[in-house]
Amino acid sequence: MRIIRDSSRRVLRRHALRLMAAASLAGIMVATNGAPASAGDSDRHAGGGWTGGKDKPRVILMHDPELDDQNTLVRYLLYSNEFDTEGLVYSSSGVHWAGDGKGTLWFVPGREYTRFGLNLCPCTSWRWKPGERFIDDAVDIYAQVYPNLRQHAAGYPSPKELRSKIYTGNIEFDGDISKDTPGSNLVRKSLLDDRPGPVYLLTGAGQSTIARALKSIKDEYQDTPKWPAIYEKVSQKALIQSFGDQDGTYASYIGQNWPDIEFRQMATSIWGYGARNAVLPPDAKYLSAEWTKANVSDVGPFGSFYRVWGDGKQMVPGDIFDHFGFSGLTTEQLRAMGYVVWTPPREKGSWISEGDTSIFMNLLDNGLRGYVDASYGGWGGRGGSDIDPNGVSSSTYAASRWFGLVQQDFAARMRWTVTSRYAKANHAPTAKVAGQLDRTVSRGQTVLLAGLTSDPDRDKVTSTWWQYTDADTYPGAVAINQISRDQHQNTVKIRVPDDAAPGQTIHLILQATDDGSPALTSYQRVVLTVRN
Ligand SMILES: [Ca+2]
Ligand SMILES: [Ca+2]
Ligand SMILES: [Ca+2]
Repeated sequence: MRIIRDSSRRVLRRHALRLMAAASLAGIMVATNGAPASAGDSDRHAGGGWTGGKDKPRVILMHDPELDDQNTLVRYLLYSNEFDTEGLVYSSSGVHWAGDGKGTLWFVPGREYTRFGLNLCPCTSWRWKPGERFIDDAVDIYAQVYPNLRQHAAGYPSPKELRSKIYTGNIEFDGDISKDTPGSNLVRKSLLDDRPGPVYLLTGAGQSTIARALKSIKDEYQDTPKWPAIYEKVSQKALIQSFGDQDGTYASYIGQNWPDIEFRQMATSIWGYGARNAVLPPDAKYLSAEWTKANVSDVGPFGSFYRVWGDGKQMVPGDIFDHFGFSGLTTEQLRAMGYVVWTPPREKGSWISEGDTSIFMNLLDNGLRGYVDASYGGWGGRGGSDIDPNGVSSSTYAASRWFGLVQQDFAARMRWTVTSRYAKANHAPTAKVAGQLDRTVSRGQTVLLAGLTSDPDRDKVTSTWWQYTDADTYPGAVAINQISRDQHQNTVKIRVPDDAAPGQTIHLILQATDDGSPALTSYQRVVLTVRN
């Protein structure tokens, strides 16, 4: 597929040259380095985060055997061509832990086993099936669909490579960081090796495996002369993106001992069990049985593996908290059977949850550059609130605003898994901007933004420029003046407002959507920073 990628780059360059010629004819100065800036060669924000280049973000993914982690893993594997996967790690949390197999009892106050009138622990394990292998199962399915996937995009890791990255972390007990494990050793080794950072520690479960790795590093070095350098290196290199603090080890260990490690809180509602309360009305169809069946459940082996309401499955046989596989039963009937029904039964075949997907979505190479800083935002949400269509400031909207387009992208990739023919599936368009993506500008300056769009399937592309007012620090809106637009390019001009203060930013996003099925969307964000 390198051929496709290279040819699309050639097409882009051709458009860039054509555009520059047109612009110079029109007497407009185009600030450009002569070729469209791609995500691969842009000069990114210097922070703790990934700075692009040829390397992919280096990630260690951690999951417990909750059904939503299984679903998140399906989506992750479909996008695994965009990651350097260092580890897929079985992890524990407050709601799933394996026990040590020796009958040791464990109890943490306030957990679910003490709620709902229950009094079920101390226990020897909690909601963890002996021999649990859902990560291995997911990679086995990946092996089945890999020959198809690689026809649609470059960079998918081989199944053998992925299998070699599966580790077991600190799964024995909820929040237990008393022992090194293969998973914590992997985290430790990755943070200490000579490769530059960051190492993204992505967890949809607890953080005990991360905490143990950090504790192990501290225990070894804190009384040695190397400690200040090790502390600095690890603090710079580790970047945690977590859904919550699901075993309390961030609060009890990481935050206290390693306060300089960047922690991005990725908890969102739109991906989770509460998605129906978060979804925008026009996107509600993406949670329905009809859409899910056609685009996910009926699509190949990953479709069968993906958990939906009433699918007859249970992660741990007999788990009284997992009634999701039943269909046709009311809350009362499920309760009479002994189930704890904390969310009411939904339409058979419809969305349950993919709760942890936000932990990796901002690292995708979709042009939004959500990885640069937590405040940037992207498909995984934003570290901040966005003003929703009703004028309400909402952190939920910061994630839900993208959901419909993201589901379309998911549907396209699910389709990739079942056909080896490139032409039988859709592929995202390309959205690029001539010149630098990060520019320093002066008040009153006119800035020309020359967008370039193309599509690997030769679909028609429509595009628009918009200001991400929630993500930028300039408090107002800028006028975006259209200069020209067709399916290959979209050029606008903006004037940096006179009331913009030095250091304030203006985020402008080129958004391009193709007319394939399902319609797919790509972006390119440009960040203007007002000069001192
Ligand atoms: Ca989870
Ligand atoms: Ca396309
Ligand atoms: Ca703003």
